[in-house]
Amino acid sequence: MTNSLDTMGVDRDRLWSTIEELGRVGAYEDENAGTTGVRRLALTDEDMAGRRLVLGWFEAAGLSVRHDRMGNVYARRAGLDDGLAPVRVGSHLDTVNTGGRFDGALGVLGGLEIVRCLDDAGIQTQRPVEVVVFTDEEGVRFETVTLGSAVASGRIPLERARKLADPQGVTVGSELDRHGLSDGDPVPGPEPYAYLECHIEQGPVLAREDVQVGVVTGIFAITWKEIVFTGVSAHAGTTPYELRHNAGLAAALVTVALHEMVSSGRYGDMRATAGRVEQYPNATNVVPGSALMTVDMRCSDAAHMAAAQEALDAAVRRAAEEAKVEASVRITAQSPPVEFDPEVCTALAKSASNLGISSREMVSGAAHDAGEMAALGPAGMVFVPGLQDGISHNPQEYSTPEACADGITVMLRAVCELAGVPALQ
Ligand code: HGY
Ligand code: MN
Ligand code: MN
Repeated sequence: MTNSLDTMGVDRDRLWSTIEELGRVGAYEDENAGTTGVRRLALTDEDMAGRRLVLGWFEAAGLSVRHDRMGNVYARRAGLDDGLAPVRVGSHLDTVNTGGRFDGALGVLGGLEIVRCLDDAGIQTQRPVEVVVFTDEEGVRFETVTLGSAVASGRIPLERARKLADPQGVTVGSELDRHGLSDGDPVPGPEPYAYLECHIEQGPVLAREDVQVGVVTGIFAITWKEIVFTGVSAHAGTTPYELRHNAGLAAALVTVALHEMVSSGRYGDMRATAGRVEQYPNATNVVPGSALMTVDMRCSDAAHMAAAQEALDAAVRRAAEEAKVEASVRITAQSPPVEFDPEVCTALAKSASNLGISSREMVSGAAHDAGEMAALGPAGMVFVPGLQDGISHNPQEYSTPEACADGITVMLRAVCELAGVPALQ
C-alpha cells in the first residue's frame, strides 16, 4: 500500500463497470434514439432500485450511510478529526424519461471511486469525506428542478416539497413515506466544508475544443413556467373561425413567440424551450378546448431573465387575446445565476494542470445540485466531455472511460486538498 498522492489514481475500469452496471437499472429500448436508454424518474421503483445498488456499494466500501427527511443520502468516510465539517462529493441518480447512463450517475459513482482510491492508497483525510445522492434533481416527475438539494440547502421548505404532485396526483411526501425515507435526519442539515460534483458536460464545447475537463465557474439562471389556456372544445368542421376559442392555437403562438425572442438576441444567451404541450381533447376533429404548456428559460444574466419573463408574459396575453381564450401562468421553478467559489475553481484547475490534464473554464446551462450547495459554502464542478456534440437527456448520451477517469482524478486531488491529508503535508 503506497501512501502518496503521486501514485494514487482512479481505477478507470472499476469506475466504468459501476457506470455500466447502474445503467442497466431502469434500462429501456428507445426507438427514437435507436439505442437503450435509462429511465429512473424520481422516487419511482426504478429510482429506488438504482439507489439500492449504489448503497450496497457504499456499505461494501465501509461507508456509514444515513439519509435526511427528503431522502437525500450521505455516505460518510470518517476523517482523522471526525468532528470537522465534511467535504462532500456527489450528484443524483434519478434521470429524465429519456435518460442516458452518465447524467448524475457519474458524480455519485465518481464519489464512490474517490473513496475507493483513498482506501487503496491507505490515505486518511483530516476531514470526513461524504458521498451524496440528492433526491429528484431532474424535476421531470414533480416539476421542480434540483428539488432534493434545494430542500437540503433550505431554499425550498420540506413541507412545500412534500406537497408537490406528479401528473397522476401522487405526491413527493407519499412517495417518501412509501419508500421509508421520511424518517431521516432533519433538513436543512449540517453544512459541508465544501462540495464538489463531476458531471458530463451535456453540451458540445469540450469535445469540439478537444479539452479534457471543464472547470465550471457558474450556472445559468433558470425559470420554469406552466401556462394553461382555457377555450372551448368545438367541432372542427362546422365551427366558423370567428366563433372559435382555440387553446391549441394560443399555445402554438407562444412557442413561436419564444423562438422569436431567443432569435432576436435581445436577451443575451437566453435559451427557451416549450418542452411539454398537452392539449385537450387531442382529437383530430375537435378544436382544442384547453392546452397546458411548460416553458424552460435559461440565461447567465439576471436582468436578461427578468426582461425575458416579462416578454413571455406579454406574449401569453397576446396569444390569449388572438385565440379568444383565458390564460393562467404559474412559476414552477426559479433559481438565480450561480457563481462557484473562485478558490474551489482554482483548486480544480490546479489539480488538472498538476496532472497534465487540459482544462478550460465554462458556465453550465444545465442545473446541478452543486448550484444549490453553493448557497451553503464553497462549491465547484468538473465537466467531462460528451460525444456527439454532448447530446444529453437522450439515450445517446456518451462519454469515454478515459474522460470519466480524467474528471474523477481531477476531483480526487481537489478532495485531498480540501479535506486535508496530514501524512503528506
Ligand atoms: O434541467 C436541468 O438542467 C437538469 O438536467 N435537471
Ligand atoms: Mn444532472
Ligand atoms: Mn439532467
